[in-house]
Amino acid sequence: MKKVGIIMGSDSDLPIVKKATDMLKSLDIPFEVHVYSAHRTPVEARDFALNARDNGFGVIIAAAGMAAHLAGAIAANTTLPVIGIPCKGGMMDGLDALLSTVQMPTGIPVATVALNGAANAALLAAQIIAVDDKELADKLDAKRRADAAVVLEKDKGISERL
Ligand code: RP5
Repeated sequence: MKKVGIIMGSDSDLPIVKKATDMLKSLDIPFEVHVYSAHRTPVEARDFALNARDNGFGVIIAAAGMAAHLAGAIAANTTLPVIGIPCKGGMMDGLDALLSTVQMPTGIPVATVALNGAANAALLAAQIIAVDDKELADKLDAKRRADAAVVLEKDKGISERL
């Protein structure tokens, strides 16, 4: 199975990124995690992206806050799908990171999830890998059914709570 690469701009992003690693673990998807910054370690971030396909990765998740150029910088150096997680914090509480991540120029796409949306980033990565992996696709279907069952259980009890 292809690996998921997870890059975070700082180890201060780790509490957010952990939701992605937890999700990937629950689906038995192999992943590798690094702290590389578009600004503080641009060479390492670039090298990771340039070599990612040859190193067995199928998709890359990049998490960063504030002037969040990491996902875009990674995407500039690979044609693997890149998923950006804008992280909350800083003067604008994440709006700056959201816009920095989502506003990519035509030609260099980044699939941007919600602020701190690490679980969905992992699920989207899983869905990309599941395109040609029936066993993983079945796992994702089973998860959808289990998640729906939880909601329907809440539906049963909602009237009594009013
Ligand atoms: C970004 O700046 C990082 O991704 C992090 O979200 C934010 C703050 O980084 P630290 O100053 O905590 O290292 O590059």
